[in-house]
Amino acid sequence: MKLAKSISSTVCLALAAAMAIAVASCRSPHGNLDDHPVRRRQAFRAAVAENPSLIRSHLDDSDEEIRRYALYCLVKADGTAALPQLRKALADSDLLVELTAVEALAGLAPQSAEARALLTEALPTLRTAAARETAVKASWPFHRDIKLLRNDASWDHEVTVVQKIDLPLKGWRFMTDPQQDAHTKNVFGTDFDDSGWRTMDIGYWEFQGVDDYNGIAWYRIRFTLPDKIDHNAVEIHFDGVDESAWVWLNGIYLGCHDLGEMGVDMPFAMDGTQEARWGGENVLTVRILDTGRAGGITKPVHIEILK
Ligand SMILES: [Ca+2]
Repeated sequence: MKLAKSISSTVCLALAAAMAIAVASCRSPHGNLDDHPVRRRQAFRAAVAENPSLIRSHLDDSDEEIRRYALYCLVKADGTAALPQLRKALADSDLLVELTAVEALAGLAPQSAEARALLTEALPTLRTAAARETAVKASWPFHRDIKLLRNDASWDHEVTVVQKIDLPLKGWRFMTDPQQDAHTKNVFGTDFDDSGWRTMDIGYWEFQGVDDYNGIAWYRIRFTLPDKIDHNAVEIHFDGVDESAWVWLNGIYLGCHDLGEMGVDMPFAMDGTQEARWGGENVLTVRILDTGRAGGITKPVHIEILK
């Protein structure tokens, strides 16, 4: 019995050692086993568990699945120290290796400014929608809670609309952003030149010559506010968009309305009290995400000056 156990454990040890050697040397103890990609990948995974030093030597393996797994293991082990290898993997010929690098960077991004910066830098060159979406989410630099006067529990006056200013229904500037990287190019800035953008009216973009487009699109409109009047708040009211919106006034981010498809056609408002320019020109920029069917700023937008 004792002898049988001893033989059995010796055989197991010998098999594990053979497997590690098989992957490390790319040779199999059973003929051409490693020519079969699935068995070779299985052998690699088993071998790495025993011998982590195999990770670095297989980052440039000819098999993309092994490159992916080696990268995954490297990031698990080294964290942000793996940034140089992640940078290299972003340019890998295999799109799934690229996606693995982006997902790894996204995982590091909450703690690492360098990872966020690398994602932002990589955005224009990412080759799949999945990689771009993950990179945008992880590198997105805009965050602000929406605080409206009407929702302020400590406000003790009745809120009244002193003036309502309808924004134009026609002539917004419009640009699609299929690469999802326009937010890195100051397109919401007051000095941004949007004269090259086409014009778009309020309504679905599909009915205005932008057929079958799902994704990100940007709108800009210039409008004038009157000379300063007595007020407590300035708000921008959207009667409905399809389907999510991120809003800037005069280059400053105000907030987002992003409830997925549940948010379609739902009215919402943003506070722009500090950002409004009285007696002069204002620039409103809206980034729209439409994930299916028709999309756009589909209903009117107006400014409310509140007392
Ligand atoms: Ca839609």
